[in-house]
Amino acid sequence: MRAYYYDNSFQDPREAHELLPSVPVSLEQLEKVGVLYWRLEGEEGRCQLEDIATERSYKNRDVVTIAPGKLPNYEEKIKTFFEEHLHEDEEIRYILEGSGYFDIRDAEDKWVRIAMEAGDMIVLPAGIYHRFCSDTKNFIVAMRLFKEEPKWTAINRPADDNSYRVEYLKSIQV
Ligand code: KMT
Ligand code: NI
Repeated sequence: MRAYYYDNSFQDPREAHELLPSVPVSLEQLEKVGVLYWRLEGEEGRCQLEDIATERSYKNRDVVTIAPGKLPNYEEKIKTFFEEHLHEDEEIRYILEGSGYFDIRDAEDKWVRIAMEAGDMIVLPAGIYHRFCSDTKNFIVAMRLFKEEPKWTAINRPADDNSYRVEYLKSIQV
């Protein structure tokens, strides 16, 4: 995983969009906006995954492949993934194969790009504005974990009055 500020150019979002020079974002900075990250490699990593799932009550899971020809309505889906939105629950993803970008808004509302690859696990808190984008390889296999039944509702920005948004903003205040 590598996180950095997005360059905000309007080129193809599948490109890296790294500033020149790059402005990296640390794990500590991600934690301050409520984003959790683990590197889970190999067999030990899979055990850690089970521990995290138990501890955090992630009872359900599925696996999705996001690639042309693998995901029904691929073009449509990829467009909705990239629309800025929030959820009323955590977004939990463990990357099994391939790679892709999770973009999140920092406390100053700037885009941070989180480049994820196989073995990376991330939790985006309820209420954070974010979006997902494939990279130029157009291939990612991800495990999606859920506390209860899969809740798919994406609430597009603006959703500033949403109670989960309000709670989220309170939770990241110092
Ligand atoms: C989402 O909610 O944006 C997705 O499930 C797509 C990303 S999973 C690699
Ligand atoms: Ni989402």
